[in-house]
Amino acid sequence: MTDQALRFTQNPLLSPKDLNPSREGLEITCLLNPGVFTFENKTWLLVRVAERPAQQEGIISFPVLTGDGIEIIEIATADPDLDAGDPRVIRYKGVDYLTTLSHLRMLCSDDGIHFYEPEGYPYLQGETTQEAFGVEDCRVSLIEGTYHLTYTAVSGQGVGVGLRTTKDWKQFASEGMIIPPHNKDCAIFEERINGKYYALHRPSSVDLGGNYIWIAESPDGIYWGKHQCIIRTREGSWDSARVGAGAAPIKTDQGWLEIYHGADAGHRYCLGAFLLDLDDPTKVLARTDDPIMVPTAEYETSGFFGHVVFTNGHVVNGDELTIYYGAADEFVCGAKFSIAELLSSLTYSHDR
Ligand code: MAN
Repeated sequence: MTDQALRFTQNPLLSPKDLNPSREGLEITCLLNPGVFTFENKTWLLVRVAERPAQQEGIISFPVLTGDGIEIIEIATADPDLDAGDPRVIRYKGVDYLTTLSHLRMLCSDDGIHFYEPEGYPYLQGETTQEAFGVEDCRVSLIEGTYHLTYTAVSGQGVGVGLRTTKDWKQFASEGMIIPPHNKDCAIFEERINGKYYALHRPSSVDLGGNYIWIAESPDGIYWGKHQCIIRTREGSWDSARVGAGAAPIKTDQGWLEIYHGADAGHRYCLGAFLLDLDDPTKVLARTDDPIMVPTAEYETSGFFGHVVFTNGHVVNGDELTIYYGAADEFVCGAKFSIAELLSSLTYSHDR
């Protein structure tokens, strides 16, 4: 069996129309890829809210952050200097831009299904020039009482990993960019191993190498070194073009279980799993050959960017793993897995 996900019958749990835009003149185009955490006995989503102005015929318009607000850039679709083949990113006069500007917003729930926006919590916006095109796809790791938020920081300088920390979700400390471009999909393990912090991350190499998952260690959770490549794409497979970590690995008695996304050349994003050694997480013990989840539901195959299931947040309760995921880059959905079933679908190998 290849798709093991038990999708929520209430999917999609959240759609762009469910929230209000962050400012006048913008619309929410996509609600996607939530980081997930528990806090004060509730399940919380740190959801990515992607916004842009209402689009007019013949013009592509999108916001970018400036020091004190936003600027709307408008480009005629007929402009010969415009390459707008991908709905997510455009190239204009040799410079790349995103078509939406993302911030992160907190939603909470008592049952893990119905989410609402509580009052009194800030929106997490891009703050520096390194975040001028927004902040995206946050992983939340609770380590020794401090929530570590690793997110994609996007700007004209590139795509890197930013870190903010908080204990109360009201006050945040910014640690700046912890891994420079091109890098994303960073998840910090929720406990130290032999005294060291570990994180998964995903550099992209345009020439030699590829879009592979790497692991790094750190003495303090901020400064990272000893980087090693652990999971590569597989030619001819569902994860042939890119792979990237989901949320923090899940500790099981057989090893650290990681849910990851893999895409093929046609940009179909599926989920898979791999297992790392408990004592030395740079060792890959096993990996699924087949995807554990494939975009098949209508809300996964059609939307802002269809044929995508992408997760960066989950809740573990005994054998039950509840993932929250972005569907078609437009909706937030939920699905359950059995951890025992995931473990039994792994293929053990020394050649990964
Ligand atoms: C890719 C996609 C987009 C994302 C950008 C920047 O194009 O993953 O969703 O906005 O990268 O990270």
